Amino acid sequence: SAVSLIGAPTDVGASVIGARLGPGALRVAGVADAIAAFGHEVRDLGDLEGPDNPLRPPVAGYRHLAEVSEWNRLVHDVYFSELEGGHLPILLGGDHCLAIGSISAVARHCRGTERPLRVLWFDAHADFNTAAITPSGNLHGMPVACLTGHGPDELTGLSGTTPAISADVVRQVGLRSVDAGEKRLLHDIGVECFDMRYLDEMGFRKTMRRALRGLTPEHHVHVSLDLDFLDPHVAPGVGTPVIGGPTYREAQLAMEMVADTGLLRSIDIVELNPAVDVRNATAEVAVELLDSLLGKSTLLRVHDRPTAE
Ligand code: DIR
Ligand code: MN
Ligand code: MN
Ligand code: MN
Repeated sequence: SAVSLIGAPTDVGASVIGARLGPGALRVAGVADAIAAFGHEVRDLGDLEGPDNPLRPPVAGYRHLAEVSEWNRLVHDVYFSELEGGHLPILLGGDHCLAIGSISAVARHCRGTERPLRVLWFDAHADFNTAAITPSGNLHGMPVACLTGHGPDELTGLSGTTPAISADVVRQVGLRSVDAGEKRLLHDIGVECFDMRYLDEMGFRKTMRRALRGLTPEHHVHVSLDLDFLDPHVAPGVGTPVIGGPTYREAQLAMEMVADTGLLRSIDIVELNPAVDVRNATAEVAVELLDSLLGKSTLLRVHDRPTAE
């Protein structure tokens, strides 16, 4: 299927600025050619144009709610039309608040086609804050809460139905920074989370097999890849790095295991901040992970890939 690149150059959901430069840095790292090189048709739809970052303090628990809502409406609309056109949309962020728009579009699309959805959320953070518990007011710390119905109407209702998704379609992988109130809410709602402790004990292969458990040939798999998922030694170009993350190889294995399902139909690559990157290394790693997600493998055929339990 054809891959559609959608740039969303904004950091309205963050307080560290610079993610607005993400789409450009990914293009400089060769994102379109890399994907095209192994047989996909790629269409770069260019960058969306939304409101500037007003750099204001939070109001009633939210920083820049109006601007975040506008950006997410824009993302939702183009993402939905690409999905309905049979394409595989890739959101080039931009901060992670934009996943409210992309995943709301996926939810709407899946409702129409009666496909079950699985959202794989790769992140150091749970992004499950609400206005009442957020330590920052930053909406990039709230997308999973908003998507599951905990947030302001303008963000929870984008898909046409609230909540956009049920918490049981989400699997979070890589967590190592969860705020106190967020921790309680995640637990109460019962989101399936694989934190770094789990990954250390079980390893990536077993963890990913669990995260992918229960998939059927009808499933639509969405990957939301916050680049701070990776250890900052591998991916320094992010606004909120957290030490103790996955290695390059571990992240590659996770992406390749998603690719092996054959069910991946939409992607977010977010939180790239070229203003704090080192020689565009994080953008280059992001492109390599994207290649793996889209099916690039070292060998043509592997006869003994260890896929059995
Ligand atoms: C923190 C940071 N939990 C917050 N969140 C980030 O502000 O809500 N998410 N950086 O990606
Ligand atoms: Mn589809
Ligand atoms: Mn994060
Ligand atoms: Mn995130």
